[in-house]
Amino acid sequence: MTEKETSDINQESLELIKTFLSETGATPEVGGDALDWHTEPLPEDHRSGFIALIGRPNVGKSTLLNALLGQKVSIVSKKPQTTRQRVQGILTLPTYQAIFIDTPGIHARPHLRIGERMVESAVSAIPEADIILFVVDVSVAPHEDDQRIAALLAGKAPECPVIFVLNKMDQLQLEEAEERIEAYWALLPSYADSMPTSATRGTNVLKLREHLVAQLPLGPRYYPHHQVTDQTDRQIAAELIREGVLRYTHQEVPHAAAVLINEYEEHENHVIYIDATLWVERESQKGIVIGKQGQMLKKIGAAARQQLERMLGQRVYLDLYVKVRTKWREREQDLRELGLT
Ligand SMILES: Nc1nc2c(ncn2[C@@H]2O[C@H](COP(=O)(O)OP(=O)(O)O)[C@@H](O)[C@H]2O)c(=O)[nH]1
Ligand SMILES: [Mg+2]
Repeated sequence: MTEKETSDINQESLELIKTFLSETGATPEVGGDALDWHTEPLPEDHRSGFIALIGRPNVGKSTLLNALLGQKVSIVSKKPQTTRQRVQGILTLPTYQAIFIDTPGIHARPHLRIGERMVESAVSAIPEADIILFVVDVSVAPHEDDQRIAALLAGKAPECPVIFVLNKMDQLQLEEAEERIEAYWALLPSYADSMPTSATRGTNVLKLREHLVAQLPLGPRYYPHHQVTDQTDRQIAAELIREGVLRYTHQEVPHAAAVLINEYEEHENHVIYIDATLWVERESQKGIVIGKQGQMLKKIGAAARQQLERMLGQRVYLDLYVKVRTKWREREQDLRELGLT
């Protein structure tokens, strides 16, 4: 990436974050009035609703959710199957509350029980949504799973807007753009709107947000204005540790990893103390995540701890242990313990 490109990206993200903060009143501009969320009555035409991000694995759903919110609530990685559960990201402004639902990728051949549960959890978000964002990766040709998803959405379309998000447009070669976009369009009948985006660069993200907010139904504020996700601090901590595993390990290891938080408490000195167990399925995987002299585990823990400290604005002490839990991905009871079923 050239220096110019990097600075464009930073500039765009900065703009996105600035707009978000000024809109939500999180950090009022100098001279501007902060919103009084407690006394301000909701306007009569207040809008709200649930917007599901649906698509096959790795197309950028979680990245887009974070960009739409202007902050990170869902973990992201280069590897498919990163998102295992539905995650809500809540955007509250004076005139509307948009609740985005990030979902695991939908694909035809889930293996193991966990894979089936993940696909079920994504598909079940479809009937609950007021608006669907059907996210595809426009840098590659349509996949047969895109076709399957289009078929799933077809029944939903008349009463629920479907917006076709052509993501990763930054990776699309100009000479193949027309043909590619037409190939995607062929998946959907005329009911859908479409928007090309780059979730990583922030391109068209605000435009997409404006577009979909205009289609939200009238409704109340479902969550308090300061709440940005339905995940608890414990769940966020577990996800950030898992994100470290996804970032630093390869092949089957990230898929075989799960994180359980055993203890999460604030000590008197305001330090958050977290005791967590990292499950893997085999001794060999345990060796990999611990690494030589524990270096890998340290790296995974440090990455999670730094993000948590930034998010919470507090110091975090993380005790992380690795345990072998054979075939946890196939066992109902283990999935239940992890909240995955
Ligand atoms: N070039 C490019 N990469 C993207 C874009 N959106 C997401 N990605 C990358 O695609 C990968 C998968 O993203 P993720 O949000 O985890 O996909 P999900 O599985 O659909 O939730 C990550 O490496 C992201 O950084 C985009 O607009 N452009
Ligand atoms: Mg995801």
